[in-house]
Amino acid sequence: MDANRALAEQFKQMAIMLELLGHDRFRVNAHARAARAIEALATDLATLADDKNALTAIDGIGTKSADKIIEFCTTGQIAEYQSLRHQVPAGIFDVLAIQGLGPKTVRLLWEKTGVKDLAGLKRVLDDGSILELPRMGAKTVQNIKAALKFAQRAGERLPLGRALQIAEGLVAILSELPEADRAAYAGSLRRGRDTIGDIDLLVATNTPAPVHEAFRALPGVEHVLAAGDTKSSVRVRAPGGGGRFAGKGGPIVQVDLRTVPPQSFGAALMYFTGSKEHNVRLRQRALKKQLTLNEYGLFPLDDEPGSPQSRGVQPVASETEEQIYAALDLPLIPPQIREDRGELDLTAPPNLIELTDIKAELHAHTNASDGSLTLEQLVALAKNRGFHTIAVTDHSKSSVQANGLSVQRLREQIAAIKELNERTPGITILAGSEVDILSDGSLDYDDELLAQLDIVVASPHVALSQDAAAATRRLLAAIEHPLVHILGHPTGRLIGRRPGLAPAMDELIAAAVQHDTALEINAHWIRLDLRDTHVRAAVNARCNLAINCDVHADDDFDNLRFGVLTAQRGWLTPDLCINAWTPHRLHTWLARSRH
Ligand code: DGT
Ligand code: CA
Ligand code: CA
Ligand code: ZN
Repeated sequence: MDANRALAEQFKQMAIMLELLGHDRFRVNAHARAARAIEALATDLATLADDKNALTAIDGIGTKSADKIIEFCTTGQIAEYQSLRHQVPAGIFDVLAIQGLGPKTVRLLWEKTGVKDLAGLKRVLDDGSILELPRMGAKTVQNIKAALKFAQRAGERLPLGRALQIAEGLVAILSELPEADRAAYAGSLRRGRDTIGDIDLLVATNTPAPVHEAFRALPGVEHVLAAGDTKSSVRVRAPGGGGRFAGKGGPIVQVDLRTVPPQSFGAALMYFTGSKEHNVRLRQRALKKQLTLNEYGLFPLDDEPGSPQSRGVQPVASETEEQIYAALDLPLIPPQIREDRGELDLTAPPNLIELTDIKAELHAHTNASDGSLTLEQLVALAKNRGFHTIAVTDHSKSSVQANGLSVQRLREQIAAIKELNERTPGITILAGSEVDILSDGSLDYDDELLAQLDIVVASPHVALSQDAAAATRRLLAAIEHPLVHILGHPTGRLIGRRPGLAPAMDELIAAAVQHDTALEINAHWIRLDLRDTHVRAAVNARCNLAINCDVHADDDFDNLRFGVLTAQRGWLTPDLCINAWTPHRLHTWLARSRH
C-alpha cells in the first residue's frame, strides 16, 4: 500500500501545481479526482500495475491517470510530476502550506506581486500590496497574518504535559455529548511521546454532524481550520500554568476530530494512534494473512474494486483493538510501544511498569532550598500518595540561585529529618541531597558529608553546553562515585528550551550497570530526562532506573504519569525500577555503600 500513498500524494501535488501554473480546470480536476480515488482504495495498486483495464475500471481513474500509475509502478516516478516540480519555485510550497492560502490565491500572489516564498509573503503583508489582489479584504489579510505567525511557530511541538491537559479537557466535554458513544484521544499523545505535533481526537457516533458542530464551538477554540462530516480541525489556545516552567501565555495547538461509527471504534483508534511505522507493519502482517487493515476494520482481502467497507463486506474484527491484534495473532500491544521498535515480535503482552507500581519518591525539595513545601508538608503528601518512602534531596551549596544548603545547614537538616522519621509512622523519610555535579565531574560536598546521607542524587545543573566528550567524562565520574545512588536528570535538557548535554549514553549505561548506580527518568514534562530511547537502551542493558517527580510543589507529584509514560515507551519493567521495589529491597540497596 506504500505505492498507493505515494501515488495519491503525487496526483494531489500535480493537481495543485497545474492550478498554480494556470492549466485548464479539466486537467486539474482529473488529477485531483485520481488522488481521491487512490486514497479511498483498499487494494494495493502495485498488484494492478500490469492490468490497465482493472485500473480504468476504478471510479475516478481514466486512461491517462492509469498510464501514470503504471509508469510510477514500473519506473518509480512520473515524468509529468517531475516536469511540474521544475516549473514551480520551491518556496511556493511553503506559502501554500499557510492555512487559508489555496492554489488560486497563491497563483495570483505569484503572478501579480511576485511572491515566491514566505519572505515574499511577509513583504506584501507588511507593505499592504497584498490588498491590490482581487477579493482580498482587510479581514482576509488579518487571517493570513495570523496563520503565517502560527506557521512560523508550528515547528515547535507542544510538551506532553500541556497537550494532555488540553486533550483530557476536550475529551471530557465530548464524551458528555448525547450523540457521542465514546470519545478518546489518539496519536502521539496516546503513545505518550514527550512532544506532540497535534492532538488527534476520536468520537464514536452514529450522528456525526452535531458532534462536529459542538466540537468547533468548544471553549478555547480560536480558529476553525476544517469543517467536515467525518473530520474537523481547529486551533485551540491552552490555558496558562506550568508552575516554575510557565511560558508567556498559553500555547496554541491544532486539534483534529474524527468521528467513526461505533462498530469501527477499535479500528479507528488503532489507525489514528499510530505510529505510522507501526501501522505499516500491521498492514504487512495483515496482507500475509490475506487480510486488509484500515481505519474501519480488518477485512478479508478480495479483488473487487472499491473499499470493503463501502461494499458492505463484514470485517474480521473492528470493534476493539484487542480483537484486531488477536486476529493478527498478536497480544494487545500497549500504545506506548507502537513505534516499530520490535513490538510486533512479542508473543505475550510486555510487563510494563504502571503508575500504581511506584511506591517511593526519591528526589524532592523543601523550602530549605527552592521548594515551596515544608518538610512536614512534603512528608504528608507522600504519605497520602501511599508511598512507603520519601527522600528529601534539597540542592547543594553551589546552587546559589536555588538556595542550596551550606554544609552546616545540611547537617542540621539531616538531624531534623532523622528526628521526624523517628516520630512519623507509616513512611520512611530519607535524608538526602541533590548534589551538583560540577563541570569537571567532582561533587559539591565532600565524601565525609555524603556518607552521612541515606541517599545521594547527583545531577548536572551548570555548564550544560559543554562538549560531548567532557559531558561523558563528567557524568561517568558521578556514576562511578561509590556514594552516589542516582544520576538525576542526566542530560539537563528542557524540552523546547535547551538541548542539554549529549554524553555517550552507551558508556554511561555500561558504567551505571557496573557500579550499580540508577539512572533517573525525571518525570517533569519539561524534562523527561532520560528520554524514551535512552530508557530503552538502559533496559536492554538491565540497568536500574528511577522515576522521580523532582517535587518542588504539591502538584508536582502529578507529573509521575509523564515519567511512567516515558518509562513505558522505553519498555521498563517493575523489577528494574527502584521506585517500585519493596521497602526492604530499596533500603538494603541504598545502605550498601554506607557501612
Ligand atoms: P504528531 O502529531 O506529529 O505528534 O504525531 P502523530 O503520530 O500523532 O501523527 P499524526 O497526527 O500525523 O497522525 C496521527 C496518526 O494517524 C498517526 O500516528 C498514524 C495515523 N496516520 C495519519 N496519517 C497517516 C498516513 O498517511 N498513513 C498511515 N498509515 N497512518 C496515518
Ligand atoms: Ca498527532
Ligand atoms: Ca493529526
Ligand atoms: Zn535538579
